[in-house]
Amino acid sequence: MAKHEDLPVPIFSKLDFVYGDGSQLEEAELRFSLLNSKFKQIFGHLPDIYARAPGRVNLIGEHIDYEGYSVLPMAIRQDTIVAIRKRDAGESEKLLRIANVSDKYTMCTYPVDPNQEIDLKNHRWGHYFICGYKGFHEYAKSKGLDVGSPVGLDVIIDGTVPTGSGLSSSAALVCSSTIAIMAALNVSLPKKELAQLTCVCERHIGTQSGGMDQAISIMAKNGFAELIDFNPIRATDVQLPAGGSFVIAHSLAESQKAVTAATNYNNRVVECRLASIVLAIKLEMEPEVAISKVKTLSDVEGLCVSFAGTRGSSDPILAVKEYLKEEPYTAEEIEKITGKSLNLIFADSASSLDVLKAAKHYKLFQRAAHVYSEAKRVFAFKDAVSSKSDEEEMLKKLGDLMDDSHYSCSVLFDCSCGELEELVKVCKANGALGARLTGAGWGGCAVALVKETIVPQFILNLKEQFYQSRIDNGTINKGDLGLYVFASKPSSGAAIFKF
Ligand code: NG1
Ligand code: MG
Repeated sequence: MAKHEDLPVPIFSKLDFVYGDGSQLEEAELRFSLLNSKFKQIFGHLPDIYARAPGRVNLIGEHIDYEGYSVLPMAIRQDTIVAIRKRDAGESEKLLRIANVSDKYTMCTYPVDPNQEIDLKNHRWGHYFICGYKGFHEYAKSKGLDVGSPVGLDVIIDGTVPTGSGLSSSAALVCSSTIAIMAALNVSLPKKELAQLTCVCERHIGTQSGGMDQAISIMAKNGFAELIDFNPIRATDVQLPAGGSFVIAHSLAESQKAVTAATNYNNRVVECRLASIVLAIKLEMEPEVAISKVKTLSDVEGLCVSFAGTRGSSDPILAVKEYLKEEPYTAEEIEKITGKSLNLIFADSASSLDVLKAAKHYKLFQRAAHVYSEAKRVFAFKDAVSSKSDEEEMLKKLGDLMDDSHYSCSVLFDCSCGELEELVKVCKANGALGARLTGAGWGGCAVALVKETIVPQFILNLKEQFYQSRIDNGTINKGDLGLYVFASKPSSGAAIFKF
């Protein structure tokens, strides 16, 4: 039997599968009929085809995908649907016209040239579609695929993943866009290749993302979380314990990752790269070799293993403690070790150069300590889930790992914020077995592991203790609360619809 990841994204001719159990059929029918009527109203036709990709919640394994380490997310029901129609070659107007069912997002138009530059200085929501468009054409070119000369595309997007929430609205949009474009051009790929391609696509937005969000959005299976490995991308089903439920709660601080990349997300990617180069040099690799060969902290782990004989342990965390100092490094200090200026080391990456310009110092010890310890927690989580131990005990273990992950994200990786800290505290005070920020952080959501039996009361308590004051001061509407706090079961991955 072909492996799940070797199969293409499934094509459905009916809606009833969407969420696996048919429970949201009515809602799905409503969304599609709204999409169709909007499409007709704006473009004068019906769409040819639709693609759907879900958002995700990461249960554990934060900021380690881009360092090559496995992560453990699950897809959520909230998703993005892209309706698309390829314009005939004869139709005069050659444009990509991207509209949205929500009035919040005005129509974006772009030329059909796949080599166009994305104007990153002027962030627009439609840029995420262009990420898929550019990325797919680059891929097609590199593989010698003939996709004909570019024609206009009419597109409408309907997204239900809250934006800036750490639930990966961006990957849901990039994945559904790329899949829709490919379906319109009659190209299909195995899921694992598509996961890799969409990860590269999203980097066109200027963040040096790892591949977690795209991989889970494409490879998720209804009812399972997935352990995602990288290089090569692989997904292993993880059955979560029935007695626990994951509650997602928004801190209401919006994290605009594409806009804050230089000081937040990309800054951490650069710090991790510097930590890995410095560690490799301390482990006696030639500086020139370290600079050219060592890209991630997982690359250095092998060196720690080969040094185990002399140092008595292969644990990379011990190497961090031994070879990196806790005080932040200045650029000059690092350059003394590497023998090369940071500007030269990162010369081929414009977004890294932006990081160097904005950075005052580099916390190599803290970032590396987080990455190595978080990587271990992911496997401990997977092992606990697969163990035959008593469920009560298992849930406690999972909760503890989530708490440790949050502490590490907050203190060592410094990617939390005041609102998230408050929310995590409220979750813990109301009986969560574990609670942590999820996704990149600096705002967005927390995820809490809660005993199934107390979920309704837990959510009521959060409403009272975290959200009520924000309703009173007008930050959110009472009627929208269900969008900000909800329990979530693992949902299915990307799909194509052709009726
Ligand atoms: P968010 O910001 O939640 O979409 C980002 C990255 C992930 C991963 C997490 C942190 C993108 C598309 N996603 O997720 O790859 O690094 O942060 O674990 O940049
Ligand atoms: Mg994102």
